[in-house]
Amino acid sequence: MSREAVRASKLLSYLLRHHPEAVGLGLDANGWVAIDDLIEACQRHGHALDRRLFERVVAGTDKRRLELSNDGRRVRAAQGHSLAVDLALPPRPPPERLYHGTVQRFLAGILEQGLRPGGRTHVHLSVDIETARTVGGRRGRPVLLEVAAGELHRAGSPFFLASNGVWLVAHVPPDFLTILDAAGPPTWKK
Ligand code: HQG
Repeated sequence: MSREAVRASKLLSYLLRHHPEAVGLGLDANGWVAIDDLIEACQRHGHALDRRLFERVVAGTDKRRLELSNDGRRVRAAQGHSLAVDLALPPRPPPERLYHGTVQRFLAGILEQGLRPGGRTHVHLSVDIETARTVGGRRGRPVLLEVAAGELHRAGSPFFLASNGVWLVAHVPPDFLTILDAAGPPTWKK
């Protein structure tokens, strides 16, 4: 993606996950906003966003952070919210194992309290180790955790699959976690 599209993508994630009021908007109960209103509100607040750039952002990221409604008129963040929106995702059985990437300095807290959503509504888990490594690598040398998702699900925790393939769960207690490696190669670059 161009630098312009990356900037717009960050702005849209920020607005749709956390602070729509920053451009005078609100989300509906399920996190949606009309695309026309969103573009207009961004422009009113001095952001360089037009329809073409919006469409490039929606199409242009492999993380598919933005989700369009069936009629193509509304958009929401696929996951990652701190706002209490109801994504209305049906609970579904997860794969037996899922993965979470973090960093060493969080490990003591995680082993004591389990994985907590922090500022977001859910803990984010991935189906593959590489994604978890990248997520952890945003903060330093990644530490990979394997989540016994099937077992946790059978113990009564609902799991949800966001439209972009990220698995969501409210909490992962420590008993359902295994440290895969605490010293994988760094994935971040200067
Ligand atoms: C850690 C990005 C101490 C947890 C990524 C994580 C992802 C604890 C941090 C998405 C803890 C929360 C989400 C405990 C969890 N004690 N630390 N008990 N429980 N943690 O950013 O999963 O680019 O809210 O390990 O790619 O890192 O924004 O979650 O390190 O998909 O689309 O607390 O954000 O996507 O951090 O990342 P985050 P995350 P986007």
